[in-house]
Amino acid sequence: MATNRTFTMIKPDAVKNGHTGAILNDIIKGGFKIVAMKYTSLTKETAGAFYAVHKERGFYGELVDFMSSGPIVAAILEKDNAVEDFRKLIGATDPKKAEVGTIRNKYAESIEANAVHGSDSDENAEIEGNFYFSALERF
Ligand code: DGI
Repeated sequence: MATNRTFTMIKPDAVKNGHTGAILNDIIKGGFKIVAMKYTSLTKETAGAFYAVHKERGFYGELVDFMSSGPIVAAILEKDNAVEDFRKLIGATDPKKAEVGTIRNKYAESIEANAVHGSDSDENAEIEGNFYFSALERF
């Protein structure tokens, strides 16, 4: 079932480098409405659970260490065609391949420290949003 919501995290590199405000501005200017948001962090355990689908990949351990290395901002975003449009706004996983003007092109450091997360399907957007937010925390 198609939905009009996606889930994002501003990752530890972007928060640490002071890009939170600029990224939120790009998200809002991109036509997304913030319907839930929190400044929080992941432990190794919660980062491991969030990225469990990548468990077998060589970079999993580094990814878990990186994602639990500092504060993040988690948010649920609303827009027509949210999942696909948000992935266009953030650009390719590897910032070297991300189109000019995309969030990863502007703010990411590397393929791992790539500034933002964006859900890759409606189903995962729902699962990931539920990972962080209770029904009372979303509008
Ligand atoms: O959906 P994406 O975040 O664009 O990409 P993904 O689901 O393939 O991978 C999830 C995250 O894992 C990605 O945002 C950064 C990290 N990652 C992906 N490929 C690599 C990687 N990290 C390292 N170190 N090396 C990789 O090849």
